[in-house]
Amino acid sequence: ENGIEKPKGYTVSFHYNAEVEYHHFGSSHPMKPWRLTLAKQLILAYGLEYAMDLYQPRPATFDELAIFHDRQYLGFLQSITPQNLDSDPEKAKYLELFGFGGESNDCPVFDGLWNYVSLYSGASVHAAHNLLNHQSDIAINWSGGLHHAKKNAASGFCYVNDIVLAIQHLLTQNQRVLYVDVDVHHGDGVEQAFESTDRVFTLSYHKYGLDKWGAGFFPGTGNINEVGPTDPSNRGKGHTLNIPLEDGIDDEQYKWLFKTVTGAVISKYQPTAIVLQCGADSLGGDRLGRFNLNIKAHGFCVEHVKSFNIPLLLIGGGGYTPRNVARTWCHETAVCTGSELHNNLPMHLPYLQAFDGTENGGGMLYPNLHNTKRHDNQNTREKLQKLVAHAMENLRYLEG
Ligand code: ZL4
Ligand code: CA
Ligand code: ZN
Repeated sequence: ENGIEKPKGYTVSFHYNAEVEYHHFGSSHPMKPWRLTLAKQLILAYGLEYAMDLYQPRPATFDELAIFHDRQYLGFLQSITPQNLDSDPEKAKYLELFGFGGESNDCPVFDGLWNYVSLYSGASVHAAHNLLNHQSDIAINWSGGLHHAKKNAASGFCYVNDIVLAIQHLLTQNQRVLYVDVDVHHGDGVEQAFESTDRVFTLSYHKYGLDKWGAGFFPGTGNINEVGPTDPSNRGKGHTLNIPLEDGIDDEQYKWLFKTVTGAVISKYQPTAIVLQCGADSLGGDRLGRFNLNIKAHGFCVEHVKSFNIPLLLIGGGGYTPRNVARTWCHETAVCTGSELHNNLPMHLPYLQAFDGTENGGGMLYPNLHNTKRHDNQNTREKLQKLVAHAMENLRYLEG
């Protein structure tokens, strides 16, 4: 009815288990899995399901997660509940060690935690398999992208690193995998996991720097000088690139930067598969973010990576203004299928209210997020040019 149909010449697959939506981090926690309900409703309302193969992946098993994570950490994650958390002194001891508790409420223990992590990880692993089997050319998992998780610790809302797991699967048949991360936070967990191999190149764009209180923007790493191991005997040397940015970067700057740097990395590294983490907290008006991007500028990153026609895994990530997360991932799903979406949201949309009214984007798919001017642009033309020059310098190592 909307002229939405399967793309010609390639296949897009969508990997999603709706059970993830029903998990809650706690009432005022910024991470809201129900943003995925909004995203799904938009995607269905536009009829994008007709343009893709849909899969409902099963949860990942303990053994599948143990390909990356420590078994002891997983055992803890599997057994901890809000009820036994305080009562069992043995558990309290491990809370700190594994990145929970303490001052930080970033990684709460909530009901169904193990189910939640297995669901989003199962979807990423399934998506990777679809690419390996040549069942799809672009595989999408909006529930994944939890880039901060370490092999034995939770960090920054992330408990299990589905990205690392997916890349490990891709490595079984790919000599070189490129990881690109447009979440406003540094993709530290993925970078660290592959720091000693030349078979994965990690590239992250993120906010970096101190605030007026002297605290670094989370996780505090990802300076342009952080290029991974420096020992020339380490195979991972030169296979990390970080693009630290200041508050308020705008559409034109970001698109230019992304195209220039990602393009250079792809042509020099020649990956045979690409994983793109599409964290939507880099949008203007995000509750935790600092950038000023509009939906189509964020989507440009997907368009640009797609244009290289290399097998592509698209995953979610951050995004703390749920209606805009939903808009962005709906738009990016359409970019993948080559569909054009009209700006007026479909009338039969179940959660139309969430997108309606001037505050919420006026019933449009593409409201102007830039006029939520909350962060002045501290990125000057000169600074960005210097940054790109430095990035290109870092890439010279790839030429050997
Ligand atoms: C919250 O309101 O910068 C957690 C976290 C919980 C509910 C009520 C508890 C109040 C903002 C954030 C106390 C909150 C204390 N609740 C949070 C250094 C920090 C220590 C913890 O997009 N406090 C830590 C993590 C970042 C820090 C960002 C991004 C994930 C991703 C991929 C992770 N942590 C300071 C903050 C709230 C909360 C309100 C919060 N946490 C904002 N930024 C952080 O890259 C998915
Ligand atoms: Ca990033
Ligand atoms: Zn983030």
